Amino acid sequence: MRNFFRVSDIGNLNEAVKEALNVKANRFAWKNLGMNKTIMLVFFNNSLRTRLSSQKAAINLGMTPIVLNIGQDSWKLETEMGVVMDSDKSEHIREAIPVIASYCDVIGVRSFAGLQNREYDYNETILKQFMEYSGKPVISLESATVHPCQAFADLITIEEYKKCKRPKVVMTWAPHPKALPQAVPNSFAEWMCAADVDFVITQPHGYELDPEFTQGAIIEYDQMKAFEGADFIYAKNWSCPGVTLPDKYGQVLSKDMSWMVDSAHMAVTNNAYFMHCLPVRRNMIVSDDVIDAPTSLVIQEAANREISAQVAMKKILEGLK
Ligand code: AN0
Ligand code: CP
Repeated sequence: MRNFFRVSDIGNLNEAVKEALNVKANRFAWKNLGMNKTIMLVFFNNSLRTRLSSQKAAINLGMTPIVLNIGQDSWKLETEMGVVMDSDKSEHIREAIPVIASYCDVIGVRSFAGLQNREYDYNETILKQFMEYSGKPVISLESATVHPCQAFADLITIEEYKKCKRPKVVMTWAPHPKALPQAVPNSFAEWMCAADVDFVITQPHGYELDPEFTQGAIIEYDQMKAFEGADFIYAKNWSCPGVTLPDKYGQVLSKDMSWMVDSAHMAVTNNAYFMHCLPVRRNMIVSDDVIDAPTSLVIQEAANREISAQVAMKKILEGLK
């Protein structure tokens, strides 16, 4: 594997999940694979899980991780081409990327959508520049439109907890005070559409995700109807993807609290597990009783981030040899 970005990068999905379960049971078995290799983990945005799980995954493989927080540890970076650099940004990404690349073998990048310009975000302008100018394999640690390490960890978690061969998985939009990216729901939809599950997305009108990620999903605007018989409920907020409402791209269209996942919602499911990528706002996205119930898998999902990252790094290291 060269880059880790889209579900197709990981190859056969059943094989990848099997490999993940094997890595989880034997996480120190590839200690020599990453020997004398360095991964640079570049963060343009905050993170708890991604920064810790990526470092742990690298260490499990014998690889040395270096974390760089752009704008805090480094100079502020200009990302636009052709601009007069008279702002507070001291260095251009065009120099910074090859410099970063000269000290490492693999690069991970967290760079959220700006939510101002749909074309800029959906072209993955920053991640693509890392791919183009580094000459090194690149892992998306949540870039403008995708979060593959999260979706893979979620799939591993579903595989571990499913009680039937083909479970019903429902991804529901839920309210949040701020405008959030679409990367998590895009990737979750993309990976679920490729997995052996019945996948339903429920959202208020205007929140339709880019069809590039949702081919094969059932869209149900009636949230309660969508929840009926579900085996897994995956909650997430996202801002307007600008698919049906192009002029509203990146905006908050609704704060309708009736979409919060509470026990009345969970009551119509098939005793479903509750999932969320975290960080989560309690009593906005999900009620305390649902996230605190034994059927909540949020900590297990976060723990599996170490495994999804390790499989991605392992496949990249194997490709370097
Ligand atoms: C981010 C998002 O929704 O994309 C990161 C989630 C992993 N969430 C927040 O900024 C709260
Ligand atoms: N789920 C996730 O990616 O969390 P962080 O933003 O804390 O890394």
